[in-house]
Amino acid sequence: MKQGRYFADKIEAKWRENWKKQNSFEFKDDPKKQKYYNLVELPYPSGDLHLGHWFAFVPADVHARFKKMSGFNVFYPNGFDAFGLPAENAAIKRGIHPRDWTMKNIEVMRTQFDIMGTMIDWTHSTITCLPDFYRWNQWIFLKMFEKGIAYRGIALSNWCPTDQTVLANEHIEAGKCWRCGAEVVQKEVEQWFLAITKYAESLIWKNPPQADWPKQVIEGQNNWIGKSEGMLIDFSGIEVFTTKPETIDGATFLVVAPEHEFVKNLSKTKEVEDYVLAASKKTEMERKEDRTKSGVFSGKYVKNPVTGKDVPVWISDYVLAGYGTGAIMAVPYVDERDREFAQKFNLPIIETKFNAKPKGEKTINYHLRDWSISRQRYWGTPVPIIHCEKCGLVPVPEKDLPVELPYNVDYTPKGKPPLASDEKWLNVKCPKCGGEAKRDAETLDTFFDSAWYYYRYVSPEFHKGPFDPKEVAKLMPVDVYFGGSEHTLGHTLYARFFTKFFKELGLLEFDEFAKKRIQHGVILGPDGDRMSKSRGNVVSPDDVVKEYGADTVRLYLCFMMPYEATSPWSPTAIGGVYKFLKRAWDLLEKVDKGELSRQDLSKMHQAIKKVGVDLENLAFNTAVSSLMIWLNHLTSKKTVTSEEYKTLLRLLAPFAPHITDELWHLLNPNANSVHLEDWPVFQSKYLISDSVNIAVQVNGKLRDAIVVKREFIKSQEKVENEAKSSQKVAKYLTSAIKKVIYIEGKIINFVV
Ligand code: ANZ
Ligand code: ZN
Repeated sequence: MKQGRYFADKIEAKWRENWKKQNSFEFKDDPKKQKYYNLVELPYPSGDLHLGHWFAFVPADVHARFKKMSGFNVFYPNGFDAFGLPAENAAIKRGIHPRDWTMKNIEVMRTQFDIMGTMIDWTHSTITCLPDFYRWNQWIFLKMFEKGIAYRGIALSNWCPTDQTVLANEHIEAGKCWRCGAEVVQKEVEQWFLAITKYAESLIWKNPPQADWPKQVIEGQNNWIGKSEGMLIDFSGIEVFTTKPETIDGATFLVVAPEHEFVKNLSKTKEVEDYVLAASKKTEMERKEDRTKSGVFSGKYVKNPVTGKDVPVWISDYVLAGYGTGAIMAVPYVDERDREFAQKFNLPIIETKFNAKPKGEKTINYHLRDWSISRQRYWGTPVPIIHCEKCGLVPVPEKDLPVELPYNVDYTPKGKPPLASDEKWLNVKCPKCGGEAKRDAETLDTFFDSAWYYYRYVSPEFHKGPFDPKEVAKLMPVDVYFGGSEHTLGHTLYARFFTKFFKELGLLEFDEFAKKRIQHGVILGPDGDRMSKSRGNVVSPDDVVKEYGADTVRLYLCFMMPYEATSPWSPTAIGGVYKFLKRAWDLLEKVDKGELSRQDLSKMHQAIKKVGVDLENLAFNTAVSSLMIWLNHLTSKKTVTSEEYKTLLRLLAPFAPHITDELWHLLNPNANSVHLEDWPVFQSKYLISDSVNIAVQVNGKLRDAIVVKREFIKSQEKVENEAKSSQKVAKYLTSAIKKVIYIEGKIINFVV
C-alpha cells in the first residue's frame, strides 16, 4: 500500500473538520451504555493555552477516548472559569472592559483547544461570567442564606488603610499593599462567610476512604480540617481549650490572644496597647511561625481550679484568636511553645503528675475556618442581598434573579467596592417594606463558581434550578476528575462541601461528587526551571504543534512522565516520539496477507492487555512505552497482517487521533472512523509465553528443569530426548530405564 510521507499538518485539520461534521463528540443519552463522566478542572480564560493546559487535558482526553472505545457513554465537557481578579487587573492595565477581555480570550482559547484534537463536548459548556450561570450562584447563595450557611460576620483580614479594602494574601508584598505600598494591617472586617465548618465532620475522609482520591489529598484535607478533641476549662471566668486536661496541675499561667474579649475589657497600660497594635500588623502565618515569643503581662490573675493557686494572665500572639476559645492554660513543663514563653518571661515551670482531673466540658474543635467569600471587586457575581435600614439583610426575591452585573461601572479601585459607586444600580426599594435600600455591592469569590460548575455542565440550559436533578442522577458523580495539586485544600474541598449542601436540599443522593481524583504535575522548561516569560524558557504548544503536529505533542505529553510527576520538556525526546508515529505511518506499506506466528500473537495480545490496563489506571506513559515495544517488533518483520495493523491503530487512536483515522481510511476508504471502533480484547491464551519449563526427575528426585518450546510439549518423545540430553540428568541414567512417566508440560520422571 502507498501512503506517501507523513505530514501532520496535511491531515490534522481535515480530520477535525470531519469529526465536527459528524457531530462525533456531542453527548447523547444512551440507556444501553454505562455513563462515564470524565472531568478536567475548567481553565481560566487568560487568553493563551499553554503547555500546562495541554498536559491537563490531553491525558484526560486519551482516557475519555479509551473509555468510549471500551463501550462507555463518555461525557467530557469543558467550560471557562471566567470571573476573577486577573481579568480586572488586565483590563485596568489595558483599558479594555473585563467582560470584553474575557470573552475575547475565550474565543482565542476555543480555537487553541480545537487544535488539541480532543473529544470535548462543547455543547455542554458553561462560562461562569454569564448571567446564565451566575444567576444560579445567586440562587445557591440565597438557599445558603436561608439555611444560615451564608452569613455576615467579622474576621481578621489583611487590610490596606489607604485603599480601604481587604487584600488577599497574594496581594501583599513584604507586608505592603501591592497597589499603593502602604503597610498592611490586620483588621476586623465585616464580610460574607460560608459556614463550611458546619460540615467539618462530614468532610473528614473516612478510613478506608469512601472514594479513590490520592492519599496526599485525603491526608491534606483531614489535616486542614484538623479535628481535635479536648476540654473547655474555666479559670475564674476565662475559658481555655485544652487537649491535655490531665496536665492542669502544671498550668502555671494563662495566655490569651491579643484580640480576646478579656483584653478588650481591660483598662490597658501603654505597654499592652502597643503590644495589641503590633500584633494586629502580623498575619496569622507570621504569628504561627514566629519562634521568638513576645507578650505582655495583663496585670491580672486567675485561679487554677485544681491547684487553687493564683496564676498570671499573659497576652501573647502565639495564641490565635480564631481557634478554640482564644485562651490557653500554659503547661511549660510539657508544651514546647509554653516552655519557650516561660523561659523568656521567667515564669514558673513545675512538674505535672498527669493525674489531675479537672471539671470541664468535653468539646471538639476543628482547625477549619469558615470561608470568607465576599470580595470588594467588580468582576464577580453580585451578592443577591439588599441592605435595608428597617429590615436588615433582605434576600433579592427569586423572581428578580439574576442581579445582573452592570456593564458600565468605573471598576478602577477607589477604596470601596466598585459597584458601590454605581448609584443607579445600588439604590433600590426594599422588597420587604418598599423603603429606600441599597444593594450589597460586594461580589463572590470565584471559588464559589468552581465549587459546582460541573453540575451545570450536565444541563447547561436548565432554567428551573442550578441543574436538573434528573440529569444529575444519571450522570453524576464524576467518574474521574483531573486537576492540579494546588487545589487540594481549596477548590476540591469546597466542591465536596457544596455537594453535601445540595444533598441536604434534596437535589441529589450521593455524598461525594467525584469517585476518583488524579492530580497532575508540572512541565518545567527545557532548562529544568519553572517555565516563565522572564526566564525565556517557555515552550509554546502552538510552536511545537506547528513543528510536529498535535498528535506528536499529545503522544509526547503522555509519554514524557507519569501524570502526577514534574519534569522538564525535552526537545529531543519529542523528536523521538515524532519518529515513532512516522514509523507507524510507514508500516502501512508492509501490510500484507499472512499468518501470525505464536510469537506475533503473544506480542500483540501483550500490547492489548498492557495498554488497556494502563489506560484504565491512568498510567499513560507506560501505555505508550508498551506500544513502542510492540511497534519495534512489528517493524522488525518483513510484513505485518492487517489484523496486527488494525489493532495497532486502535490502540494508538486515543493518543494520536488524527494520524490513526487517516491510516484507518487509507487501509479501508469505506470504513467508519477508527474512533467508533471497539477497543481490542486480549485473549489470555496468547499471553502465555511460547516456551515451557518442565521438571525432570529421576526416581522421583528433581535433577533438572528443561525449557521446551510450547509446540513440542505434546510429544513425549521430544521432551524425553531433550531431558536425556541434560548432563545433570544423564549422570543418573546410567542403568536401564524401566519406565517414563510424563505429565504434559509439567514433569517428566525416569524410573531406573
Ligand atoms: C494544655 C496543653 C498541654 C496543651 C500540652 C497541649 C499540650 P490542637 O491539637 O491543635 O487542637 N491551644 C488551644 N487553643 C489555642 C489557640 N487559640 N492558639 C494556640 N494554641 C492553642 O491543639 C490544642 C492545644 O493547643 C491545646 O491544648 C492548647 O494547649 C493549645 F502538653 O493545653 B493545650
Ligand atoms: Zn425594608
